[in-house]
Amino acid sequence: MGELENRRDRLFNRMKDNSVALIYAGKEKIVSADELYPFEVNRNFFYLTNIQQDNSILMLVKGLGVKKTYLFIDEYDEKKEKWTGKRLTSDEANLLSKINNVLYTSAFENMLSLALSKDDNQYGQIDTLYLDLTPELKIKDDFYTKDLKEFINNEYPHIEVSDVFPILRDLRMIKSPFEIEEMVEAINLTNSGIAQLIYNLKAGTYEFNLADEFEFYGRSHGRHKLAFSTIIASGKNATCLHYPSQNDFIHENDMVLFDLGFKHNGYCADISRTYPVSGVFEGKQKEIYEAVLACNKYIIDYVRSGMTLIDLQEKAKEFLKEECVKRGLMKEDEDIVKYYYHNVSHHLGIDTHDISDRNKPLENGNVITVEPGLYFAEYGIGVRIEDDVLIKDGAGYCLSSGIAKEIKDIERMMRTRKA
Ligand SMILES: [Mn+2]
Repeated sequence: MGELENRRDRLFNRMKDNSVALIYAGKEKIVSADELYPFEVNRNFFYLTNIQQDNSILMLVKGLGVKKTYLFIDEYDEKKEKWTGKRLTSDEANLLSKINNVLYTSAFENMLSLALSKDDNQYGQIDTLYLDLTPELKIKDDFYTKDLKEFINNEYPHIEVSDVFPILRDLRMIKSPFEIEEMVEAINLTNSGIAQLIYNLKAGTYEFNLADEFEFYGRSHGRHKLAFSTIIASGKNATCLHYPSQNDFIHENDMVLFDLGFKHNGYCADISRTYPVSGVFEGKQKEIYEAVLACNKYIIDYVRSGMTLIDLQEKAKEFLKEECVKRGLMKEDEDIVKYYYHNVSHHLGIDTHDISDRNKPLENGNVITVEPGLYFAEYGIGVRIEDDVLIKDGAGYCLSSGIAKEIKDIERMMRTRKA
């Protein structure tokens, strides 16, 4: 069974007998007048179909002894193609999704009412409809999955509407070997982009110059999309976790924190590193950096299947507190959350902060970040070191170990910068 068939099969296995699941690609959103936001397909739909075209619908029917998969796409529209470009043909949609039953959206409403009708039909008697209700998904203009739920409740009182989101969340938390390969590709691309950034890192440039170097690498090597808005934060700016502007001038005595990542075929990398602009770690920079690095390595080594992200966070807090006290960076009776105020891990996948249940024990196939940080506004230093880690054979396996984080490796790399 292929990758996509396998994903849909896992969903079928979690669906009740006599049920239908509908997963919508979503609709374009209007900015103003006739301008549209760039379309981002619903990621649960993408996960199950490998299709990125708006207005498409996936329908799974688990009826009496039958499992049927249908994909609905818009009919060929010559005028639309002339304005906004190529749309998928049925054959192309079939090739991408490996779904044999590709139909037009104009046939969808009939198909659905047939499947849900109270009379016996080819599927037997359907009594459950799964919809992706979290978050609500736009289906038509001013019509969301919650509106569809209401419509179904009124029109088909014998049908129970159930949220498919928790099932898809569970499925997406466990990555297949194929998905892990895609993420490794995204991480390798990100590594190359970082090398380009470092090559151009020097006092007297602006934060946005570094973001441009990184992003240009992705654009010029396959037009790779960003996993999220690039964060480049020098000096004290790094104490703001999602520092939004990139307008500041970079000084010789600053450290620069960058938190960035490319996507590869929809899969995200999420990497943070913090390097000294001078090329050499000095004084407090070195103390703080060593504390964070020790924690990063400790947590990657410590993580085991069966633990939760909450366990990792508690351990990271405890570890960072000890390091800071030992190094005279904070007093014994102070609270570490003054200097460390985010979580150490999140799941990573098609979403950067991938849909997940933080209380669920980790298991093989999970991919998480490990990203401790320390933020000392009084010294103008914020350090975060973030790696992407696969849970494999019950332990942590770092997918991003090729990206320099040891002091000696960083200092060597910084010596090869552009003059
Ligand atoms: Mn992250």
